[in-house]
Amino acid sequence: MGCKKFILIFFLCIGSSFSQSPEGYNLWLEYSKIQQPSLVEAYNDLTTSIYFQGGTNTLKVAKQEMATGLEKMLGRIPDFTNSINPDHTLIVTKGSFLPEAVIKSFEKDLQKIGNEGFVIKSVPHNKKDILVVTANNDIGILYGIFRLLHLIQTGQSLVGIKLVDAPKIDIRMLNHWDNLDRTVERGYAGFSLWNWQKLTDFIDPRYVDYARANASIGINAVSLTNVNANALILTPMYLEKVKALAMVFEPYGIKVYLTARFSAPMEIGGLETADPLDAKVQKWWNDKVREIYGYIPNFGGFLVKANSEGQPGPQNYGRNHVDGANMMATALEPFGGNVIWRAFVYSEHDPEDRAKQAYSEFVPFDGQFKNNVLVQVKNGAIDFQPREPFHPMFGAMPQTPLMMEFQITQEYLGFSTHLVYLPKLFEEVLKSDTYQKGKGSTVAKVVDGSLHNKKISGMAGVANIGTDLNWTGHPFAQANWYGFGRLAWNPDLSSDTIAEEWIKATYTDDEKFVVPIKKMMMNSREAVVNYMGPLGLHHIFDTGHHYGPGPWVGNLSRPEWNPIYYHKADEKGIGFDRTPTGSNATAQYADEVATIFNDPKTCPEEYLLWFHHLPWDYELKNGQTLWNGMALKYQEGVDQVETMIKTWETVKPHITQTQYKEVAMLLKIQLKEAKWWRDACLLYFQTFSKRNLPDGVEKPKQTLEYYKSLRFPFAPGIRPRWN
Ligand code: GCW
Repeated sequence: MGCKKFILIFFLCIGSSFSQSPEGYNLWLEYSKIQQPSLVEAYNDLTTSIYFQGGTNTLKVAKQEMATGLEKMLGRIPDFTNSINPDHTLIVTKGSFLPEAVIKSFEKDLQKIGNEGFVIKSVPHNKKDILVVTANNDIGILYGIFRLLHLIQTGQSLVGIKLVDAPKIDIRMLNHWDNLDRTVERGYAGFSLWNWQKLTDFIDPRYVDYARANASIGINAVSLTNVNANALILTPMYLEKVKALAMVFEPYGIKVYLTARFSAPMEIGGLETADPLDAKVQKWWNDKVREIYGYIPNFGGFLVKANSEGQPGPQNYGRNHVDGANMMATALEPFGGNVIWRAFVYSEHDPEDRAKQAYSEFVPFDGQFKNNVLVQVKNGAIDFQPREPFHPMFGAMPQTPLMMEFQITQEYLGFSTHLVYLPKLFEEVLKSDTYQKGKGSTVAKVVDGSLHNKKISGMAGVANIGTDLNWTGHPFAQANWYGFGRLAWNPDLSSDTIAEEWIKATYTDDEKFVVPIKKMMMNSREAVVNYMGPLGLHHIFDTGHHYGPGPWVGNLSRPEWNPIYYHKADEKGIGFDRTPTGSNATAQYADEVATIFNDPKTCPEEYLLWFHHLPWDYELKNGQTLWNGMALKYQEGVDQVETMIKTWETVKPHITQTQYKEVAMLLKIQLKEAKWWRDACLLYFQTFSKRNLPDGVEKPKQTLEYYKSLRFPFAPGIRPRWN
């Protein structure tokens, strides 16, 4: 066959299998038809006659969702009535409208679930069991309906059900790093969903589906724009557009936040300063906030990155974070809005270990922020690495609500190409014990506010969503969006449970698929740690785009942008000494934690090189030398990806050809890139260790010079400043 002809056929094949409907668009809300006849019958019995209290937009969308979901899953349009009658099998209404006969059995539950919780309960009524979905508010009803549909989609029995659930965290938020030109900083799933050019007149149906997806997992806040902010978003032209989005989101219980550029009073307000103590500046923000609430009455507030990575902030005027945050909080307070002030700060003028800087800068301010300020802290002290110990600020500011910031987009975890199930990472952080109020003071308790009785709590995730047909690029990256939402609702959920929920709702509840795929997902995070940065290695990514390894990079203007700053490899050994003999970053943790981290013998090996600089022949717990152990870990990471590929092959019969192929191709790239990481890192570190690779580690196919020569000028997600 001629080469040209072959290429043509190849593309036709690819084209044909991918020209099917955009599989994956429906996320975990596929509502595929229930196959088991006994289940269909049971669910049909329950849904033969539904009383659904009508009314607000939220109740309307809840009813619509229920109609769509039940019709798709059970193959029958459900029969809704809007007056209560004795034949009902299912009642959906707010607590205050429950029929007299059943109201008693809900009183206690309703007291427990607050504003956003719900109850799904089977109760005896007119000599039969009926199902009731109730809540104190409309949004609770919507959440309850999504949960009911999920239970049906995943084939769970509703007989005798009693499910009382409410979110443990108040603000459950996505942070989009979307620019006004629709590029997305660290975005790997296409362009920004927000089509600013066509708004306000054109409302993309995707906005509704986006809101549905978020509401289905309890997300109730989104900030639309990049924290590296553009002040134009606060001008009337854009506020009109933001209003249009906010109106789409409102029925789904989602509040819009905007990123506020600190220098906005100068850039769009014509003032000469943005000094937070200047009366004109304060007035400008007060007026701006009033104007915003004129457009968007349920506006959430501002998310601010100040004095960080070149963003303007109060320090430009000799003021501090409290001055800046409180100025905005004062403007927002009368309207019930919040300021979310990020603690991601470090400075090239500060010779101190970067891992220590946020704590040093913020902890002394505890107790000084206004009540409507939340300080948003990344999960670890450096920057969303495949693994980091929890940020020492958690638990260290008893009087300040600390909001968790996770990164759902995979800036440092293989972009949207690698299959990495992030709830495993999130869970590890949330379960970490800060010991700030003795044993059991977990990060989850700090974040949900229970450890120090905080009045408000929050969790944010940097979104991995874009215009790709399946929203997130990698089909399995949907699980990271899903899992983030579930953990923001309840930070005590296990990643295992979440994986199972997601697989069943997205693919199938066939155990032959669920069991191996769950195992694959659960191991995937450790795999990426192994092939990128085992034993506590961190930030050894190539410059700017963070695509691929660059442990050799040492020529960037800011010392803490250079990988060599983080691994400190030399002829003696490798790792960053953060104990009292080094930067003493461990002193920022509670004594119980610091003691464990300070001694290499008690420090968990996952964090060994994060806290210690150790000789190449240091003996690991398994008896291997550090060099051999590290090399074997890199190999293990590669082997784990091989296993993922095999697992995916075994489930082929359970999915469509398109679904199979898409992930199979991505896994192949993941394997190639895992080998690249292993080989590039080991060749480079070998120039210091001067030791051979141990048995069992594949020999690199290329030279170190080759890996060093690779350039990726158009890697996605890059921010303009890097170009
Ligand atoms: O992780 C780093 C990213 C930047 C990002 C910054 C931040 C939005 O490389 O792209 O900027 O963190 O969180 O502010």
